[in-house]
Amino acid sequence: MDPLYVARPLLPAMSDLNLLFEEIWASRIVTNEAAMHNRLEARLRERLGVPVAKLFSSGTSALQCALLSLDLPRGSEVITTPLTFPATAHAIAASGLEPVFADVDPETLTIDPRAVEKAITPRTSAVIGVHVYGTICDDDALQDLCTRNGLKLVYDAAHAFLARKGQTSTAAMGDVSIFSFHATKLFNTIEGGLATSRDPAMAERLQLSRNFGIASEESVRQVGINGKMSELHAAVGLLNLDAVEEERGARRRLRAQYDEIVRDYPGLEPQVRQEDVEQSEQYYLLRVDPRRFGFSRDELYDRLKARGIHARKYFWPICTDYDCYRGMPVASLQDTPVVEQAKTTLLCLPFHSGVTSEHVQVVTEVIESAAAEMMGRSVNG
Ligand code: T4K
Repeated sequence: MDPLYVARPLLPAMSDLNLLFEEIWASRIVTNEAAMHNRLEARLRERLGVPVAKLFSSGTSALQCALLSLDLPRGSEVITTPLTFPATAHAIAASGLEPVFADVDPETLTIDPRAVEKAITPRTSAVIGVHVYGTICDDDALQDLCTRNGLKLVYDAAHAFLARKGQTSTAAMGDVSIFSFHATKLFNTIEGGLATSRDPAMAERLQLSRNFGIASEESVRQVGINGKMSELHAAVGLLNLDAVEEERGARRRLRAQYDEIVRDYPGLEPQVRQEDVEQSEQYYLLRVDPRRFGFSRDELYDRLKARGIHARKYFWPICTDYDCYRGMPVASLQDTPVVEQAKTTLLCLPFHSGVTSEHVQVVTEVIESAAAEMMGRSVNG
């Protein structure tokens, strides 16, 4: 069996891609907000039902440009979760702002609004919630506390493309939301990202921020970076957008299969199912309680790996473990060390349409044999 990885990029047929590449070659306009790029933006605006959907070269550049576009006071504090990919915290720091980490909710593992409330100081300017593993943040509570305290609310929705809570798309939450279109994501442009907003005024600011702040040949209006998506990446996106629901369907079926395996074992807990939420189906998260299952997350990871199944310990280490953020304020960790406890129990299983029944069988065998071994150990004293 070939090694199986946590993610596998959804790729269009080469023949379809060649047709679009020929169009690009013929035009010789290969980047800087050109035809394919604008076509993809229009389709995403329509698909997500928001007035503002701006493409970027990555999820990270989208987040950095979102922060630049909000014009937050330099050096002000931005509260976020430590349970995320480094990009979330780094985008804050790289924008001249100070990340402050607040604890997560024990059930959803998304940022806990009560911990955010405690972390607010006169220097706080914004909150970044992360819909981690595709689990949606408590938007009502976060929006309420941001409104009461005059803070901007940004969502890192890198894992939550096409997700919705009730009728509300993740693209329509907060002041601005960002998505990652990296190769490992449900929908990808190989490298890429998106920023969305309900506020039409954000369109121009986001556009300027991704193009060096250039307003015209004679004017540079704001601080910006090069965050633009090329025509080649946009072409991949146009084709992948037609295939994304099929991929999502395969992942829904895989989620049901994994849930079925896991539910037989005390100490193995699948990702929380949120009521009235349509999941993006980005990751399959398993929580391994070593006291109840008998094996730790790391032991299970090693055993899967020995059989060619490459799960990932996302997101360990957490941001507060990184050398560059150690010693930074961590709100409420003394009284609610949820994230400290959770970080050693989280495992993302391979989750994509390339996972076959043979792979699922191997996962089942690894879990079964670990559980049987534990049973033997406890019977034999
Ligand atoms: N916010 C959050 C919450 C995020 O999770 C991320 C990114 C961002 C922001 C920033 O978005 P971007 O700027 O990246 O658009 C991967 C991705 O590179 C990263 O996008 C993602 N989150 C993160 C969770 O996962 P790594 O370092 O784990 O990637 P890597 O190279 O180990 O890939 C994982 C597995 O996927 C590999 O073992 C094999 C498979 N793979 C990977 C690539 C690149 C393939 O089969 N083909 C490929 O081309 O970060």
